[in-house]
Amino acid sequence: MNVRTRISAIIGTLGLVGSLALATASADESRAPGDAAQIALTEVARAENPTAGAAGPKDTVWIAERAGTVRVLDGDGLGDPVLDISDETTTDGERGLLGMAFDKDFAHLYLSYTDLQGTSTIDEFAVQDGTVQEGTRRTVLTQEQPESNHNGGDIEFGPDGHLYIAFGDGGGGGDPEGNGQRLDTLLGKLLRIDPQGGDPYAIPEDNPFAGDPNAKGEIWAYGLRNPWRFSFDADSGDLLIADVGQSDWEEIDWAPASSAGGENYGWSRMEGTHPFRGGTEPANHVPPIHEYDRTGLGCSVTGGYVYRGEAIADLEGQYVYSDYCDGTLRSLEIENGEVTAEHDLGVNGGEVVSFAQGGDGELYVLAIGGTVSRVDPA
Ligand SMILES: [Ca+2]
Repeated sequence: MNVRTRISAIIGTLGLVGSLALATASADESRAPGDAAQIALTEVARAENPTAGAAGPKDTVWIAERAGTVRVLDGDGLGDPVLDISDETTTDGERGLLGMAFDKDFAHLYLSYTDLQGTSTIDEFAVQDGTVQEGTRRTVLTQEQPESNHNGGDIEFGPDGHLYIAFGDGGGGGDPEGNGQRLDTLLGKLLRIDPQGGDPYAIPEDNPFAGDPNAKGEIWAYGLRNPWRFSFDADSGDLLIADVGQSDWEEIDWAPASSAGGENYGWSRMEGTHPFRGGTEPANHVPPIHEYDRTGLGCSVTGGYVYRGEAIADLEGQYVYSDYCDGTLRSLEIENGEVTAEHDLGVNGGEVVSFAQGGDGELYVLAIGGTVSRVDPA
C-alpha cells in the first residue's frame, strides 16, 4: 500500500484530518501544464494546523487555527493570537475551529467551530478599529451534530451582505438519515441568514423556503454532503461550492450571482453526476460543473477562490482549488456556468485544507501541517 493509498484509507471520506504526516510531493513534471498560468508558492507564515483565513481590516489576512486561535498575518508572519477559544473546542474527528468571516466594513468577526459537545456553533464579535471586542461575543446559531465528521463549518458573507453557512450531512457515511434531501434539517445544506437583522438572527424574506412550514427558512441550497469550503467570486458574485464525495466522486458546484437559491445539488441520491447506491436523480438536480474520481487526483476536494488579484495576469478569473490528499493546485476556467478549461498549475501545496483570499484578491494556501503560502507568479 503506497502512502497515498494508505492515507486515503485512513482519511476515507473525511473532509479534515488534522495530524496526518502526508508526504509532500514536488510539482509533477510529467503533467504538461498546457497553457496554465505559471505560479509559485511562497511560504509567508507557519501556523498551527491552519483551517481558515479571511481578509481582515487594514489589508490584513487573518488565519484561524484548528485548536481555537486566531492570528493576524503581517510582513513578519503570524502575530500572537488575537482570539483564543481553545478551551471551548476540541480537535477530535473533524472538529475544531473550522471557519471565519468578516462582514462588510469589518464591523464584526464571525467564528464557526464545534463546541465541547461537538455542536456546530457560529459566534459573533464586534470589531472596532481593527480590534476584536471580546466582551461583545454572542452566539448566533448552533446545530447539533450526530457524528464527529462532516461538520462542514465554512462561513462567508455573500455580495448581498448576508452570512452563508455550510453544514455537512451529519456524518456517519452514506447520509444514513437522508439529511441531504430533507428540508426540515440544517444538515447537508448551505444556509443564508442576516445575523444583524434579528436576535439571534433574521431569515431573509427572499430565502427560497422562507415561510414554508415544511422547510427550514435558513436553507439557501441543499443536497450537499460535506461542503467543506465554498466561496463567492469577488468580481461576479457567483457561488462555488466544493463538496467532498463519499467514496468515488469529488465535485464542484456552481450558481450564478443572480440565483434565487433553492438549488438541489443531489446528495445523497447522487454523488457527483452518478446515482448513489441505487438512488434516482432528483428532477431538480443541479449537477456539478466539475467532478473528478479518486483514481489519481486525490480523495477530498478543497475548494478555493476565483483569482481576482493583480500579480498573475494569466490566472485572472480562474477558480483555484486543490485536494487534501493530492495537494496539487488546479484551476478551472468557467464561462456561464460551464468549465471551458482545466489546468494543473504545476505546484503542490501539501495537505491543502483551505484557501484564503486577501482584500487585494491574492490567494493564500493553507496546509494543515502548518504552512500559509501565497500564490505568486513563477
Ligand atoms: Ca452533488
